[in-house]
Amino acid sequence: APAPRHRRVDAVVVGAGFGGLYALHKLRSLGLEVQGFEAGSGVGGTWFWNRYPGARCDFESVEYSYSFSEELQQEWSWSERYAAQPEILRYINHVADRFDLRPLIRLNTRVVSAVFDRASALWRVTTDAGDTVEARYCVMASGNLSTTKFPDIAGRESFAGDCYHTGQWPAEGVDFTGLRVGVIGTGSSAIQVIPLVAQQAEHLVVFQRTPPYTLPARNRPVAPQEEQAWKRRYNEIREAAKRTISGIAAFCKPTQSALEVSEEERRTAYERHWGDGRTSITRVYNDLLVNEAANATVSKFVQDKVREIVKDPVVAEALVPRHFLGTRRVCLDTDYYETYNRANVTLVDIQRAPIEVITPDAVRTAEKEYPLDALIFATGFDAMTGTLLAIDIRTSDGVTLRDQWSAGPRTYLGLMTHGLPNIFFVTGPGSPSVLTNMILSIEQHVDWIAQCLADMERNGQALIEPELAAQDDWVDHVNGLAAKTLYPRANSWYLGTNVPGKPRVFMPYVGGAEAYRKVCDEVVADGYRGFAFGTAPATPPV
Ligand code: NA7
Repeated sequence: APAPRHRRVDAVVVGAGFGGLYALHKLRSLGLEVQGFEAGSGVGGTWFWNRYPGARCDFESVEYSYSFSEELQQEWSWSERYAAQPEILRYINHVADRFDLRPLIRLNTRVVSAVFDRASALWRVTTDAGDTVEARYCVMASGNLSTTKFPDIAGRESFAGDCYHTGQWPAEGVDFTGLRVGVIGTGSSAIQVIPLVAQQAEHLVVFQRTPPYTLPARNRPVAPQEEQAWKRRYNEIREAAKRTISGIAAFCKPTQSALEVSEEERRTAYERHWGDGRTSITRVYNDLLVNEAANATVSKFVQDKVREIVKDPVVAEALVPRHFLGTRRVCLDTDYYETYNRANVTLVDIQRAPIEVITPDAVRTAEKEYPLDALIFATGFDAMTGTLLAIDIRTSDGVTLRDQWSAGPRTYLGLMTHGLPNIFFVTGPGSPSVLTNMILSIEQHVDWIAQCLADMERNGQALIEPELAAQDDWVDHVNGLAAKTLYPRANSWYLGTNVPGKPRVFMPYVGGAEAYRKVCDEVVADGYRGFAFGTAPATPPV
């Protein structure tokens, strides 16, 4: 193992996924000395770890990509409308090389603690390799969906066959040929992995607790003319994306209520979106996520599609989602429902008959035992807060992130937390990021942070943290907006309900990408309203 290092830098960036790489690039361009840490053995974050078969982005590549470099977006070619994980990982690696970011990153190194020393006004960041780095600023780009979660099922550890989690897939891949395979979970990852494993395995058993809404992705290769057309319009596409709720130019901004149009008109609109291969169906009308009756129209539309596609009526009924469409992440799939028409696939409704125990060679529900050779956990993540709280983030005088967030995350603008100076969250809770095109949100956050640091350097300020009142107001605002929607009505990782014991708080800001950017910009224009600044401590650190 390499010898531990002890250094002083200007800024530490935690994570080398899309967020961390851009943060490294941007902070270095300010003339700051930056040290990046990455737990993985390569860059890529989400796209480094989630290598399961079928892993694919559910936003189109033309939009789910960096906009900060015109050269980059002109020179890179996406082969598919929805890029698969290997291609996205190649892109991220290209970016790391193209912008010479690798020298800034220490791989295979997990940050375990970050302690802000009040006397020196420096963060002391410690890693599992024994590194300590002192930095004036800490930028947490550690991801929203990066701490995998296994279910608490009795006997889980006793399973003797091979076990996988979609979010920690082996780099060398897995061959399921001839095996009896179980998949636990039916979220975004599961709906991607299930159709492919079904083609390989001798038999596949899917253990479903909550049926998701999933729409056909209609993925296809990108035609050269199509690519040329969007490359000519890139600027326009990026600007249009900023003016939407989801940060996706292709998603319309709804102006009408679902209830003010005829049933026929609605149906035509939903059919068009179903045919489009996007999750924009939640944005057809402006009240789909706030009004039960409006939502029922779109939910019913997709429920009926499930009944049309799945041949066995009992299986179809079990696959029909019951929550309000859009209140949990809507998935995009390729042949998901069709997969249940295969003779070698069994759906097990574990809401009706829960899993009681995992034995060395089977999963046993209240009704039946399913003998298995391999088990795939597609059981998701301790989302949004799990990774940050796994790091011991505190000040030398005893303020801890864990205490501050014990009843749910509290941030100002999703960017910072009161009591913890000079530590920034990229796409943190309280921001709209997880409900938007993540890359657009990442760029906006990193640009905001970089501008803030540049302003501080110029003005001779050494410390920044949100005022408590501003943070309280923001948290109230975020909660208030969510309460007016249907979102909190469904259990989801947005609410933390997928992790037993986690406070039930709707964590994302639902106001949308455009409104959020406006608030962030206004805060800056207003002299960083709600933030308190300070100068360096009088005694220079020893
Ligand atoms: P998700 O969307 O959180 O899905 C996890 C799935 O695993 C979901 O169907 C869960 O059912 C199921 N699950 C979780 N815990 C259990 C237990 N204890 N027993 C049975 N089933 C369980 O994670 P993904 O990886 O699919 O996707 C995460 C995000 O990545 C996604 O939203 C995109 O943004 C990309 P539940 O719904 O909790 O009943």
